[in-house]
Amino acid sequence: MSAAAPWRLFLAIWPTPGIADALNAWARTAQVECGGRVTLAANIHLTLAFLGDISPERVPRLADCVRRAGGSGHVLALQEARYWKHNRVVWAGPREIPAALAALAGALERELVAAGFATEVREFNAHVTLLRMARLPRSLPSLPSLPWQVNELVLVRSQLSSTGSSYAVLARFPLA
Ligand code: 2AM
Repeated sequence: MSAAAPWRLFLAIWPTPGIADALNAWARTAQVECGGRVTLAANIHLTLAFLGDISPERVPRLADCVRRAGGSGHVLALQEARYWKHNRVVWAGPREIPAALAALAGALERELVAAGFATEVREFNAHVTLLRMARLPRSLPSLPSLPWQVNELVLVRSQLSSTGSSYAVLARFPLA
């Protein structure tokens, strides 16, 4: 019997609808300046570990790694809006990564690597993608104050289609 087809998986934090709506509204304002495609409010997230294609049979093992990584709840302030030329993305992120978030990303990486999951080779760069295929903006509007209470981590399956990515939350992991 052939193995199940792999799933494209990642671990992320997901904002409340209020924060997602505010970020989506901000992105529509920025779009006036730099064009591009705005991330749907329901799809706004911050990735902590990208797993790529993983056999669904390995999901329980993956969940064990996440539980072992632990992590604590904290507030994340998205204060900076930036543009990346290399992939034409406009994103928001913290001015400084909260220690609890950096610790969580580090612990996840260690647990995942130890269990044989090849994680993202890019250095962790806390960012929330808000526009894709954007032009270089002359300037970006300032972000509203958005204190994001980070209480849980989610394991997400991404499915790509001609209309973009759709995301399904497979599991939730509360942070202490
Ligand atoms: P992005 O927003 O910068 O594209 C689902 O695709 C999530 O995983 C997104 O947050 C995306 O980041 C991230 N992602 C996709 N492909 C990736 C890769 N090869 N390495 C790291 N992160 C990736």
